[in-house]
Amino acid sequence: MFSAPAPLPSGLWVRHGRIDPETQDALLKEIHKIVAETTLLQPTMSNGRALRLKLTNAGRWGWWSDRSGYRYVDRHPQTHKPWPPIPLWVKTLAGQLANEALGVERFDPDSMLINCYQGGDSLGLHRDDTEDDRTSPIVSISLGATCVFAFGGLDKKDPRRDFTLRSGDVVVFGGPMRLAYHEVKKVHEYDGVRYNLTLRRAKP
Ligand code: MD3
Ligand code: FE
Repeated sequence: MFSAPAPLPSGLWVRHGRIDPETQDALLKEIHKIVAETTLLQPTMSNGRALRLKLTNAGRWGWWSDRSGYRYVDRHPQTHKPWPPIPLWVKTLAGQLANEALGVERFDPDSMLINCYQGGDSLGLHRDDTEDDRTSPIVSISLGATCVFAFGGLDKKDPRRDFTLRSGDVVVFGGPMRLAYHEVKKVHEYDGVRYNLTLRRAKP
């Protein structure tokens, strides 16, 4: 189902039901292949406290966080092998989404973060400031369980607006909103795991 776009801050684009069920299945197959190759990893904060989600990556750069802090790494932290490549068709899809969302002409992601949330998991308020490239947009695809996502402003104290993200929903961030605060408030308990694919340009 498609819904009319509500007025949103410039640089934030939300399209519910953008990814059809067949494409969602194909994306889940790619996720399962990557997870089989890399396993799901448990990130921690620099104080050693675990984040309430698991993750893995594909692409030249993978987002990672442990006692040394968060950063992009070009090797799996345990096997020290390069991350598997981002499937070409997924890169193409991300490019199409960035174009239809924000009119971005060339989006060439070098990182695909796969976040995996169990029911009840969350991701606290933060902004994505690990990337050296802050000019490229970020494409986010939700798959599986529903979550409540909150999106604020450039100041941590700015008011936040809630969005329910379901399987097949796409959010694209760019321009002035690229560095806005956001959080995953809660993943619904009753409908299995939630995956979020986040396609980014980590390095210029
Ligand atoms: C808003 N992940 O991994 S994706 C993250 O659903 C993260 O797993 C969430 O936030 C998730 O950092 C949300 C979307 C996201 C990515 C970048 C943003 C939201 C953003 C940049 C600016 C504002
Ligand atoms: Fe984020």
